[in-house]
Amino acid sequence: MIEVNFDGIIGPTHNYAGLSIGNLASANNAGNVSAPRLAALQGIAKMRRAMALGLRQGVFLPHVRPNIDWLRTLGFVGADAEVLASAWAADRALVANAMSASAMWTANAGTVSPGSDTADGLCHISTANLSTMPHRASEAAQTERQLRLAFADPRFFRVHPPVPAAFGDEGAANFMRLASPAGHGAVEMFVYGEGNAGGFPSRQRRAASEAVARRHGLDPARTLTVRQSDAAIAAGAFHNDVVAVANGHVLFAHEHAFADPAALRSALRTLLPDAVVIEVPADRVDLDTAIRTYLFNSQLVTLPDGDMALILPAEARDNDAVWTWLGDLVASGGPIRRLEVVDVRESMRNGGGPACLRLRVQVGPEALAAIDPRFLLDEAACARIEAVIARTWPEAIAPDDLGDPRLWERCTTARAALVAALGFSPGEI
Ligand code: SUG
Repeated sequence: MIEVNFDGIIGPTHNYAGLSIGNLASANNAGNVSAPRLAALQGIAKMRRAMALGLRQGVFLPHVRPNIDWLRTLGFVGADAEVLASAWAADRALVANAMSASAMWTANAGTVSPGSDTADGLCHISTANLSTMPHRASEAAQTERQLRLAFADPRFFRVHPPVPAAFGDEGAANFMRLASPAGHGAVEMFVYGEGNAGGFPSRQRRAASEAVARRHGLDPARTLTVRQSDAAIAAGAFHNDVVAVANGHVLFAHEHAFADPAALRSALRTLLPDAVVIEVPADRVDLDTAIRTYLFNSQLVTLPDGDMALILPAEARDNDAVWTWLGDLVASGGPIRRLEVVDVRESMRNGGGPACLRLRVQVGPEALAAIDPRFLLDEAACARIEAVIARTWPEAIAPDDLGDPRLWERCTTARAALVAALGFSPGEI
C-alpha cells in the first residue's frame, strides 16, 4: 500500500482568535497578529520536504472564508458585505468564527480506513462533524464536498457524511492504525475522551468512533476503542494526536496518553504480536512539555528504504529534554531511524503541528491512479501554489482586521486565485 498525506493548504484568513477551549496554544496566542502568507509558505515547505523524502503528497484547499452562508444561518441578511458588517456589529466572535482558517488541520477532516481493513474492500472515509467547536463544525459541509471530489471513483472509495452532531467526531486526529510487517493483519484504534477533564471538553465521543467503525465495515475483533486519559485532556491534549502517533507496526506514545495503557498493550500483544510500543516516560518528558513542544504531533512515516522517520516541529528540537530523548531513541537502534525538523510555527501557535496538517490515505496503485489528480502534488503544482500565495495572501492579520471589508474582499480573491491555479472551476469546490 502507498500512503498519501493530504495537507491542508493554510488559508489567507489564518488568524489568532483563540477560538478553541482546551487548546492551550490557541488560547495563549489569542489576540496576536498572524502572518497568513508566511504560514502558508511554511505549510508548502513541509509538503516539499515530505516529497523530497520520497513520500506521496496531496492537498486539500482552504474553505470559502468569510463563511457568509454560515452567518446567514444565524439570521444576518442582505448583500454579503451587509451580512458581515451587521455580524461584526452584533458580535465580533461570530465573524472570527466565520473567518477561521481551521480547515488547514486536515487530520480532523475525516477518518480513513484502507480497503484492506474493510468488509467490502473499499477505502472508507467518514467526514468528521467537528461538532464541539462552532468554527470547526462549519467545516464539515465543505470538507465532504472536497472528499467526494477527490475520492469520487466508486470502484475504490466510499465517502460518508458526518455522524450526527450529538456525537462529537474529530476524525483521524483520534484514530491510529497499526499493521503487522509480517502480514498478520492490521488493527484500527479509535481514541475517545469522556466527561469534562479539568474543565476542558473531550471532543471525541466513543459513540461516534463506534459508528464510524460500523460504517466502515471494520472487523470488530481487530478494532480497539481506547480511552484517552483525563490527565492528557486536562493538560491540553485536546486530540489524541497530541500525545500519540502510530505508523506501520510502531505506536509512539506518552506514558500518560491513555487511561489504561496496560490493557492497550495486552490487546496489542494478542492482536498484533509484532507491534512495537515506544512509550516516553514522564520522568524524561513530562506531559506539559510533550504538549508544549508537540513531540507526538510528528508525522511518523515509512521512507522508501523501509526506515521510519519522525517529521517533527522545530519546537521539539528547541527543548533540551525532548531533543535528548529523541537522540537516545535514534541511537537505540529501534525502528525510528531519522529525525526531520520542520518549521510550522504559525500553525503551531493555534495548536496545529505537522501531524494535524495532514490526512493519511493508504491505497493500492490502482486506487491511487483513481484519485482526482488536482489534489495530488508535484513540483509544478507546488510552484503554482507558492506563486499564488506570495502574490495574494495577506502578510498580517490583527484582531481588528477581521472586521475590515478590504480583508474580506482580499481573502475571497486570494482563494479564488488558488482554486483557478489548481484547475478547479469557481463553483466546483
Ligand atoms: O481544533 N485550532 C485547532 C487545532 C487542531 C489541531 N489538530 C489536531 N490535533 N489534529 C483546534 O483546536 C484554533 C483556531 C483559533 O483559535 O482561531 C484551532 O481551531
